Amino acid sequence: MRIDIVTIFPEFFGILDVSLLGKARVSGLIETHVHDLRDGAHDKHRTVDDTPYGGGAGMVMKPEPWGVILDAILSDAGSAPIAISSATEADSIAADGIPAGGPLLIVPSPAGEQFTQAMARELAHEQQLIFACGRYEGIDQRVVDHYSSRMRVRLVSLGDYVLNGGEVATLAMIEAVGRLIPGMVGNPESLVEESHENGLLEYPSYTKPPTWRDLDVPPVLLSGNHGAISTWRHEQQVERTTRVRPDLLPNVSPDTEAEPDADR
Ligand code: JB8
Repeated sequence: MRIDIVTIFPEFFGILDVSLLGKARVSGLIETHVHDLRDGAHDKHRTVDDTPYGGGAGMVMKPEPWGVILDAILSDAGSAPIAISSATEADSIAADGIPAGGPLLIVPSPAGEQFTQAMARELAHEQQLIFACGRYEGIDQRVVDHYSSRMRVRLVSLGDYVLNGGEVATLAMIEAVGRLIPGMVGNPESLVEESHENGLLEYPSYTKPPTWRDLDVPPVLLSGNHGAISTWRHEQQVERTTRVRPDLLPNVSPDTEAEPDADR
């Protein structure tokens, strides 16, 4: 997978060289390209922001530097080729002009669809992801509007809270996706047993010693009875999920759930 990141803080992504993904990079499974958005600005001060039309607080990211950098990524010989689906006589429903294949542009945004483990699984099969990291009050809407006709674009939110920019969300998504890339991770079983992969939270884990500060490991785990261990672990998953994340359980109607906090 090729990953391009566009940001005004390219040094922020130095961590990618030393994390879990370092292994995937060395093995050639992931190739990352970090682009400084200011390289797309042509004035002396390398300006990337301006005041909002219509007034209001803060600054908005100007569209032109995005156009320069994103065009350069799409023109790079190493980028995934974009196919444009065209309607045929047999398939005459207007699917014309919708980009298929090629890179997927991901724009972290509090206004986006929520990032989930299911989305991470989908993204892990992409050839190329381009992350557009906004700052300030966000990016001029015309950037998304323009590139939506040239590639697939998704606005994605990590969760219902607000960060200062897209960089932290991008790193989180890269880590979640990178570890799911086919050919990654030594032990595929460790992936199916973890939180969210079966819709439940993970069961608690224990290792030696059998007693620590008067706390014993649950005896069933020392019993050697694999059926009893599986049953106990599943019970623990259901108990934890019911207690802390009832929203993850099936058949919970929205009006049965707890009232949201005032500021949620
Ligand atoms: C400016 O909370 B977020 C997020 C916040 C942002 C920008 C992008 C994402 C750009 N503030 O996911």
